[in-house]
Amino acid sequence: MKISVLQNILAANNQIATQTRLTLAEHLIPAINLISSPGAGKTAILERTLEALQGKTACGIIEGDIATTLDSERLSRFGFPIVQINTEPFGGDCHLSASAIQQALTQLPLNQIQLLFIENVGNLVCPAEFDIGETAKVIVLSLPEGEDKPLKYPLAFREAKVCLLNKMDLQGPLKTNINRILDHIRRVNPNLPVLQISAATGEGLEAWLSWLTKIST
Ligand SMILES: Nc1nc2c(ncn2[C@@H]2O[C@H](COP(=O)(O)OP(=O)(O)O)[C@@H](O)[C@H]2O)c(=O)[nH]1
Ligand SMILES: [Mg+2]
Repeated sequence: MKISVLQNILAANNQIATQTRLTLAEHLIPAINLISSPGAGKTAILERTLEALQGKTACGIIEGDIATTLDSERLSRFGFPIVQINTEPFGGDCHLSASAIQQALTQLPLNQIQLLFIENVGNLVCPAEFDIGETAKVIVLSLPEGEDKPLKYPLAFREAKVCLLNKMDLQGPLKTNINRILDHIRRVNPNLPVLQISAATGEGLEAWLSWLTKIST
């Protein structure tokens, strides 16, 4: 019984996600769904990315959080249209659903947007399970989270089209074994490209921007 309820929820979600994918395709808008545990650096990466794209690419942003508009406030200085989704009023969902995205899209000027960023709720489990109509899920893993996370949360790494390994500036103090992380990622998804970046220093940003260019064409 439980399984059938879950299947119904996912089936209904996937139907809406398919409609969203068609809407975005009609407007030629690639949608990037950023997923990670809380604090991995999704908003910091977006700050760097939007700064680099200002005046070049018309971006739109959907911000997902259980509560607050703090991340939207951090990103508002770049002047791109932003819609905040807070999940607390409808149950405090730990992920964005396709229907929440469908509603958010009605608030965005789709005819003027070339690239859409969606920051999902910080969580490595549920956001990986839900299709929201995105072009690509991007998994952000940061060094302080530990080298074992790809093995513990494999679905997130299997669903993603690229992994941003963030906070590379902390490798020295944390004594992180990067090869161990890369090996763990390869064990769950041998084909996942991994870009080593630091939102704090800007290291690796060019590779990320060029990945974005490729997915946009
Ligand atoms: N040292 C370091 N700190 C970072 C980096 N990226 C983000 N942070 C910090 O990590 C914390 C969480 O970042 P945030 O972007 O809010 O993460 P989010 O919850 O995934 O959106 C903040 O204090 C950021 O300043 C990085 O590359 N290096
Ligand atoms: Mg954030």
